[in-house]
Amino acid sequence: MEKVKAERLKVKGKTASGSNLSLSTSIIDFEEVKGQRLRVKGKKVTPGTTFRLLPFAFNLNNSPLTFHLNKKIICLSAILICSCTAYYKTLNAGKPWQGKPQQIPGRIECEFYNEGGEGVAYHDSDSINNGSGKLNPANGTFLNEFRMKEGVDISYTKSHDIDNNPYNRVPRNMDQLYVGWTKPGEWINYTVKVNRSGQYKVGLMYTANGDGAISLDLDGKDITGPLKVISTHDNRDTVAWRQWHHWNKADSLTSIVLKKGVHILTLHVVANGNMNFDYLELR
Ligand SMILES: [Ca+2]
Ligand SMILES: [Ca+2]
Repeated sequence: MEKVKAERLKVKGKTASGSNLSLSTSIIDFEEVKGQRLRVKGKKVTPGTTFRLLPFAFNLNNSPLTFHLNKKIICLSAILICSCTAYYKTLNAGKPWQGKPQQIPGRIECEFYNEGGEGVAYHDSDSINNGSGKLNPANGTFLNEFRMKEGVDISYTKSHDIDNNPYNRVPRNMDQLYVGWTKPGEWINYTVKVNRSGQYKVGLMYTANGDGAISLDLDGKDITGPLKVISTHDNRDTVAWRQWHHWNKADSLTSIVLKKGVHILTLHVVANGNMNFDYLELR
């Protein structure tokens, strides 16, 4: 947990809101109104007492209390004068790619996962990028060298009957970066900004050589359980390696409810692997 100064409910210059903020307050002085002892969760409250507020309100003698930073707090039993420190809870999930949370509603480009490396922003089965810099040799181009020093494996759609093959189930644009070489147990974090609270369908542009499964976490909690990703294997295609290049778009793997604000979305590879992920689409 990162300790930051807060004024006017702003953290790092941004208005703090939602589940990722908690407040800790120190009571500087207080004045009992009705002679009641002040207790929070059984702890006697006196000047100097520190306790945590989550979120923005707490119970004092079981009285709901709205909290204002560095202001007098008036509840049924006392007037408290408090100073406050805000704690910005971080999941240690890395930082948004190039400082830009991906927007919801919209597409979450799978290759724009968080910065922070193995164990923080993602977990990958090996530390090399099997696409950028390897399958796609380092040649100074953006597409071939995209995040080539990171463990997540990335490639991009190519013409010449590779990704524009007749077995695609949906039309495909070329030069689209995607995450590939997926294996069960791998996961990737995305910092997302939800612009309106509500229910969203989860779509996916993908290939799957065999039925697979993914799941999604929101702020570290599983919100979907395993979601089946239907195979795009096609026996008519006799080119073995191209079984990983039959693109399909799932319009709604499931529906999820999201609250407005910045969140961490985690994509887990649950079963089979052998999937390529271009983007998630939340609408
Ligand atoms: Ca890898
Ligand atoms: Ca993509």
